[in-house]
Amino acid sequence: MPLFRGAKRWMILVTGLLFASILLAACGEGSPSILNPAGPVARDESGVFYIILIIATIVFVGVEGMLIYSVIRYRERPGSPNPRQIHGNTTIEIIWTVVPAVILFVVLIFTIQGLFSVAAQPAGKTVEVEAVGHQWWWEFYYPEYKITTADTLHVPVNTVVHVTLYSNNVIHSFWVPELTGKTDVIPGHNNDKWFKADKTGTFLGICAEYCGTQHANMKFDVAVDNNDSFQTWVSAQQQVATQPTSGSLAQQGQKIFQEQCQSCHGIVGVDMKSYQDPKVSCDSPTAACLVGPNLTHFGSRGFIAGGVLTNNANQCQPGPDIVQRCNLAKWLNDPQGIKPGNDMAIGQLTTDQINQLVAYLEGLK
Ligand code: HEC
Ligand SMILES: [Cu+2]
Repeated sequence: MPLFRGAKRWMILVTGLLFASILLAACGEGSPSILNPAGPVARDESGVFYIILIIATIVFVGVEGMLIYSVIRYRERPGSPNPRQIHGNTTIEIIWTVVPAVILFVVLIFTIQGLFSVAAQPAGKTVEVEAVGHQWWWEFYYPEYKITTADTLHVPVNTVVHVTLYSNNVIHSFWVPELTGKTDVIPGHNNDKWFKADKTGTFLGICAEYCGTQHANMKFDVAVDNNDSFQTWVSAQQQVATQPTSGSLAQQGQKIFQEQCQSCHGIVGVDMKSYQDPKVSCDSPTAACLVGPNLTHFGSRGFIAGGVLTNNANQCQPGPDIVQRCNLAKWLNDPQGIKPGNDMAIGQLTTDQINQLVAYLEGLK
């Protein structure tokens, strides 16, 4: 039946393609992997994964091997006699209860060992960070340095970073696959964790707990700097915002900011005297708790609005077509179109206003 054979070949091809697409989906550019650890916490976690993978592979090959062997070796042949009829076998039943229990116990030992080593924060110099999960972006406050930022978490290399996790809304989950596993960010229950990066670079962080429609656009970067550039970054962030030169586009942008944006955004030196601890300001009835990210040094960040766009400042020269080139202009032109449902509700800005705001905000290095 050639028709049937053709259909069968198609079935095999389609199934193969489906499986390949599932596998290849994991190879997307820029998707971080827990199997590519860049620090001790992530290394311990991927270690547990490999141990379990090895044990599971041995069990799989053993069980499937015996199954396939039995199917072939004891298959029915013409003229073969009826097999001997048995009703259970106590010895075998004990074996197949005890062996898996022992295997699971071995897995448990490695898991508990992993849990303890991930929980034990090493002594020594630590950078403290408060990470606040908003809907839908991450805010980072450094109590020691009194600075606030969003979207990009800067940390020094080879240094323990201790993160306390806060939420005032729903449950989020803090996950940087190459540096540390997931920890839930629960309103009213402040979890904490530590991690350390042993090489410089940028590592993608993700919210790993469904927290509303824009959950997938709640990303952040961990920028691991060497100690000098981290200190330089901290000193720069501690400065009040750059004051635009009078008569410049940026100065007009600052005016629009003061009229239309500062009810939700803070800029130190414009509408704020200093950074506020977001956890304290949001809990205290007197201090203002701002809805949007602090923009004091917005120009130094790589992401816009939880990573829904990258901050491609080099494309942001003013001009009539700015909305086609520059992601910040795209965002200001239509924040609800780019990230539907987010809390930035503004009226439509003109191209002139966008040019001015972009000149102002990208200048806030
Ligand atoms: C009603 C409150 C509100 C107003 C008014 C508002 N914003 Fe926002 N803005 C937000 C929120 C909330 C976010 C974060 C949205 C998200 O990522 O889900 C945001 C994000 C941003 C970001 C990205 C910041 C970052 O670090 O990712 C920029 C830039 C920005 N707003 C600029 C402006 C400008 C300029 C204005 C005035 C024209 C303005 N916003 C008015 C609430 C507001
Ligand atoms: Cu979230």
